[in-house]
This record gives sequence, structure tokens and C-alpha cells, in this order.
Amino acid sequence: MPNEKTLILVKPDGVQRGLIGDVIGRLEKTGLKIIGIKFIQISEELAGKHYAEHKDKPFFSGLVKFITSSPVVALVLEGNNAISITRKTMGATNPVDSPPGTIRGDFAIDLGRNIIHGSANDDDAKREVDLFFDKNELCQYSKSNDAWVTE
Ligand code: IDP
Ligand code: MG
Repeated sequence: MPNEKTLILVKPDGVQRGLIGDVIGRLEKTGLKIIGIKFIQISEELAGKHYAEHKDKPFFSGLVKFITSSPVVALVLEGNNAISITRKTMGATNPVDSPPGTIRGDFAIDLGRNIIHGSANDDDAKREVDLFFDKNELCQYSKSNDAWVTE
């Protein structure tokens, strides 16, 4: 879809392992535009809303404990096909299935410590962007290389 937005989190393991720059650098180099960014400690309430689709899964409580265990970097990226482009750059949910060259393939070995979150589809992206960012925290702006990124 043209000019999509997607919500990215550098999860607590990415922050603790000093991978913020690597993760954001890879996403930035795709050509997608950062329109929002912040460093936050996720509350249990926000974690429950963010991961609501998993609330009945056996790993839910561990997932909430993990995502609230240390600060995260939250970003909104914008651009054509932002959701599928970032999901491809991230790799598969389980690092075992993520090829080299992907963020999870290169930096992770465990399903429960897979470094990055990225919205999975358009409905999730809209919901998640609204959960983490107020409208006035998102910047619409042009970059001088826009025409070299998107035809
Ligand atoms: P995604 O992050 O690739 O969208 P989801 O299925 O939405 O994957 O799961 C959310 C997160 O929950 C995953 O990134 C992973 O960290 C964790 N997770 C998913 N399935 C399992 C599991 O079976 N055991 C432990 N953690 C899991
Ligand atoms: Mg998901």
C-alpha cells in the first residue's frame, strides 16, 4: 500500500545488548522514513493492549514480563509498503527460521528474545501506532532524497 505507517519496537533485549543503532540503521537504510521515535518503559497495561491478540497463549505472561523488563525504543516508519518491507528486514518470528541478512537472523537465536517488533498488517499498524504515539508526536516532512527512494 502507498505511504503506509508501521510501529517498530527495539525490544528490551535489543536495548540491553547495545543493538539500537544496528537495528535502526538497517531500517533507515531501506529508505523508509522515521516519522516518530522515543525511548520508553512499557507499562503492564500498555503491554497487555499491544499483545492483546496473544492473551490466551501460554507464552503471554512471559512475553509481558519480558517487554516490560527494560526500556524499548519505539519508532514509526513511513513509506510505500512499510509493513511488508520491515517484516522482510526483520526476518521470521523465530530466529531459527530467519535467514542471514535479516535482523533476527543476524542478532538472535531465541524465539522469546528476537530483538524487534514490527506491525504485522494494516489493522495492527494503525492500532499500534495509536497506542504508542500521540498525533503530535509524528512529524510529516520531506527529505531531499525522497525522489531517489520512491519513483
Ligand atoms: P511477531 O513478533 O513476529 O509478529 P507474534 O506471533 O505476533 O510474532 O508473537 C509476538 C512475540 O511473542 C514474538 O515476537 C515472540 O517474541 C513471542 N512469541 C511468539 N510465539 C512464542 C512462543 O511460542 N514462545 C515464546 N515466545 C513467543
Ligand atoms: Mg505479531
